Amino acid sequence: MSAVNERLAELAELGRHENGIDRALGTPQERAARERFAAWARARNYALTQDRVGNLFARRAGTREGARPILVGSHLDTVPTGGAYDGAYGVVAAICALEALDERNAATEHPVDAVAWVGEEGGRFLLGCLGSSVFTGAHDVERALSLQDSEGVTLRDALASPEGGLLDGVPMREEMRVAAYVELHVEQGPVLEREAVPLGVVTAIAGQRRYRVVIDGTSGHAGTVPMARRGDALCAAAELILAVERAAIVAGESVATVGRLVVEPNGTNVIPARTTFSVDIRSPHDDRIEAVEKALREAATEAQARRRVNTSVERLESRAPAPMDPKLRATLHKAVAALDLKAIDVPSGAGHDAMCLSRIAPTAMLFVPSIGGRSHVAEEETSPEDLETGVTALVASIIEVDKFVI
Ligand code: HGY
Ligand code: MN
Ligand code: MN
Repeated sequence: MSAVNERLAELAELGRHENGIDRALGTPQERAARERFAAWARARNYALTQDRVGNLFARRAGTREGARPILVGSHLDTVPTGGAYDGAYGVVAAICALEALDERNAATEHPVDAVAWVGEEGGRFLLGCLGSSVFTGAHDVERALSLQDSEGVTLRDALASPEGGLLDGVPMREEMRVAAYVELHVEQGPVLEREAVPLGVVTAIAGQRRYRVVIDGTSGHAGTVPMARRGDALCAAAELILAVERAAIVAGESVATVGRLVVEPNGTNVIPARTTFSVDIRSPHDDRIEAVEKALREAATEAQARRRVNTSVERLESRAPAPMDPKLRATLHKAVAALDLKAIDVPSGAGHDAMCLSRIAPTAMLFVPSIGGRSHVAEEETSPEDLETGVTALVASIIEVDKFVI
């Protein structure tokens, strides 16, 4: 079994449970994954650094004194029922790419840093792309460290704890410059498999907004409160959820998802007093995200007027669509073509750390096919051959990008 598949299998055991893999930022299993990355880096004497939120960097030196680093990587955390490839593949591939450069004795002018971003999924601390947002200055580090999980644990506390914290003996990163960023990722969609093409070069990453909606009604006995006198927080939520679904369909080229819903007091014979739910809206077109948000807010106002409830719609984060760097995309196509491999342009509906990096440096992404287009599920799968092809393409891309960037 190749190093890529071996290492992915190793990581997949960290946080595995009966419905997939759960590796949230600051948990023992997520820290263990960072430790694995550190061990692979140390084995090759790549200079290891971390930052205050736990992002990890393994540097393979370049030949030009003072040259800015090329970063290649992805994230190690997962959604609660994640698969073995989302994020982890790009991190493992980055380390394997550095090792392949060693094997070829290939010198690069720029240092090449393999990166393991933390908290990309935003499950525990609710801020997506947490690590790369802080690294690129999109989010203030103190604000990020003060974020709390559902138990009230702050990221600061989680990272100060021995079981989920920063790694011991790894110095803080000083270098904040980036010459370019390349991220290899499973497509998480159906295009490459449908087109029977082994590689994709991402054109743009869809824009995304996330919200927390809270609806406060009046609790009461399920058997005695007449329907006309209820302030049922769950029925109101149902209206908003269906309004968002309808708005995304009407807008076109948009998706909207309510993935998390909490009902209080959650008793089978008690009228729901409060509902709290997430809303995730995405589109390559910002105006369509805007239209879906407008429909959500209108539905909230309407429910408030008619249903004896109070509604609050809080926007947690908003990311504009992120076009990938055209010249870097052409460089990746050139690298892939030189390998006699086929690559097509493909959009990304999924969010990635590359969204953040694209704000500060030329950024591009490579995709490999996802079997059945599935991701964020335990069944997430990519063939070992496609995984290998992705690493080969990443190595060739690094060599080309090294020539291209200043
Ligand atoms: O939600 C996303 O698109 C990414 O997987 N965090
Ligand atoms: Mn994901
Ligand atoms: Mn991902």
